[in-house]
Amino acid sequence: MIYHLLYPLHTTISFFNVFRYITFRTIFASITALLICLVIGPWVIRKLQEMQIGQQIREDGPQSHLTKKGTPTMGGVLIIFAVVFSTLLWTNLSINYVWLILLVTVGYGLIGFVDDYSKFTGKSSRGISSKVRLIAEIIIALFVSVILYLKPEFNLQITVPFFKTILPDLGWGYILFSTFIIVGAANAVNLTDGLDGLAIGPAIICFAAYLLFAYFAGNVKVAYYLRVAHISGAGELAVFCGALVGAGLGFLWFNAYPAEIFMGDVGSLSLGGALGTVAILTKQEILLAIVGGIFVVETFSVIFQVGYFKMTGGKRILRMAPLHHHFELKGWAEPKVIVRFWIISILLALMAISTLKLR
Ligand code: 57M
Repeated sequence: MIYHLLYPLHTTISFFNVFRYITFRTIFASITALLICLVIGPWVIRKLQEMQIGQQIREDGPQSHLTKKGTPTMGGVLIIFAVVFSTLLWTNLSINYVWLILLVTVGYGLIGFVDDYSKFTGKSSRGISSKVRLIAEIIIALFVSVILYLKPEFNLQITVPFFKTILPDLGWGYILFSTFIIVGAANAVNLTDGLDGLAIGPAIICFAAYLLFAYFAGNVKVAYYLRVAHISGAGELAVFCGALVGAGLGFLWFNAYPAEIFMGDVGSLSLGGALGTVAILTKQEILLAIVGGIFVVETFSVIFQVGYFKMTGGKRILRMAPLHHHFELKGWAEPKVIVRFWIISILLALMAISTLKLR
């Protein structure tokens, strides 16, 4: 909005030229979203408390979690509001990619909202059926993937990290591929969201990395220099990523150990869906497995644990899945698990960024 209102004034007052720059708008999108979270966060927490939207805790989890009973949840509403508001304010809204990513962010947020709300009204920790939830996630992801497939300028080749000449063209298969990435990312973030700040920390780091990828892809000269696909309009996704980094930091202010609020499925599905979508739109799809390695490892820890558990009739590989519970049960203090996962996440993001040169 600001871009559309103020940039045209640059012909009379040259200062307004500044609103053209993606770097400037990314920084201010980030600051706007951060401030929104910091300012309205306490009010949201109070309201959720008044409405008694508190977390139900499973009795079979780590005992240390029982003290978390009643912590307000559905804080993802705050993240989504800050991101959408800031994105609408600072991006160039004539770029379709912005609307596609907002659609996934809000759509997945709605699925999570219904799930959280049904847990709250049902007063159990189970929520809506996982099949219904998955179908809703697939419908949104398929919709976005088909739109991209139908866009003549959208490239259906995938980028393979470390190999700049290997660019397999998936054709219509790209629709299935991108649906898998979006749905997979949403569920991976959801599984990781089990300790204070554990999901939002790596999510901030991932969006910061994709902010760079979006900026590089959107800039003709940088894209040419780095030999990455140039995607006209991708720079606006950097502004979106900036808003997410800001909102994430603002949410972490309250979600840091000991958490005053949890994001709920409304937050984790929305963040994960947005992350998968930004990986698709910036054509750094496979790299998401490195940038978001923490989410991938957490997901595999669940797949292997559940598979082994079923195959052996009750035996376990880990003390408890997802992986963060294993370390908790080994005796690591919660903040130690969280901060170590953040450190690994930063390392993975740096490695992923370095692949732009290591090709
Ligand atoms: C949700 N959510 C937390 C909060 C958050 C297949 C199975 C492995 C699935 C998995 C599962 O359900 N994972 C998804 C994980 C829950 O947090 C809520 O959920 C939202 C995110 N979706 O925003 O609203 C609890 O996590 C803790 N938490 C924090 N701080 C935060 O900032 O401490 C969350 C956010 C909260 C709070 O305690 O209540 C969750 O863990 O439920 N299932 C599991 O994770 C369960 N694992 C399991 O059963 N493993 C088995 C195998 C054989 C399936 C095993 O290894 O033996 C564990 N989770 C719990 N208890 N709570 C174990 C039992």
